[in-house]
Amino acid sequence: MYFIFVTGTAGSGKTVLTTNLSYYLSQAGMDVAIANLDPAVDSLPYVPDFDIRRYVEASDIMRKFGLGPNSSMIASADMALARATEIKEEMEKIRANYVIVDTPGQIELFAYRNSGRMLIWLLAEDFKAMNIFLLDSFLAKEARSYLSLLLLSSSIKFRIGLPQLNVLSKVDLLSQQELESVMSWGEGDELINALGTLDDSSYELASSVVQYASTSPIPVSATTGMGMDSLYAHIQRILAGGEDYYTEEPNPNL
Ligand SMILES: Nc1nc2c(ncn2[C@@H]2O[C@H](COP(=O)(O)OP(=O)(O)O)[C@@H](O)[C@H]2O)c(=O)[nH]1
Ligand SMILES: [Mg+2]
Repeated sequence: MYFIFVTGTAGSGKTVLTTNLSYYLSQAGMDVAIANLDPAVDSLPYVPDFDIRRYVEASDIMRKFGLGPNSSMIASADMALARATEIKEEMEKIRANYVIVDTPGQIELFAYRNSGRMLIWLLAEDFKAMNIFLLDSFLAKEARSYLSLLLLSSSIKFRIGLPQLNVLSKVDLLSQQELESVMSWGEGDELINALGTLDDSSYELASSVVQYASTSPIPVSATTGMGMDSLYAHIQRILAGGEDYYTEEPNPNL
């Protein structure tokens, strides 16, 4: 069983990608399970095989403790962790080739908090797992926002420590020209040029981010299906070393 976590800022397309990737993998003959880790979501376009809302409801926590949405999300994660044994037992019943994990938009949980990392390990510690980080096209088409998203992506990679794939989501919303410029930023120098005038310290900072964190994201539209073949090829390369899905031995290259 392989785990694919889907992370990204609120509205970046995590839930839609989870739904459509699950459909894509099923069409390719695989058994797919979906886990929902968002305790605050009202309705989902898929039927989750594991649902964190069985253990915590963010709206209850907000009401009971008078917390805002962000704090209630953090509290929800902590409360879910307190029921780790039950969660583990439920997860052990899942049998699938792939488990796709849809996560909450409060990215702080995975970028800055230990509880996000602990939740991920609670679900997937015995399996090979990876993280897809979504760079929302709507934000990423602006060079400074793109740089911020690279920093956020690095922060998540550092925090959760899984192999990570940056995906440029919702590319059907970009013009051809916008798509080409965002893709050219993967080369680094192009991004620095696109940032415009920078003071010396910002230039140095941007250059280091570009040097260490910049890779071309995989352009995907979950709604039109564009880029899904390429996404799947990258997923296979990371999880199964390029082999077909049924090769579930540990990959010596990771
Ligand atoms: N055009 C377009 N819209 C998308 C795509 N993926 C998601 N959306 C829309 O973006 C909004 C947020 O998507 P959702 O999956 O709920 O984001 P989440 O908050 O990251 O789970 C919804 O209105 C979706 O219909 C896509 O590939 N193309
Ligand atoms: Mg969602």
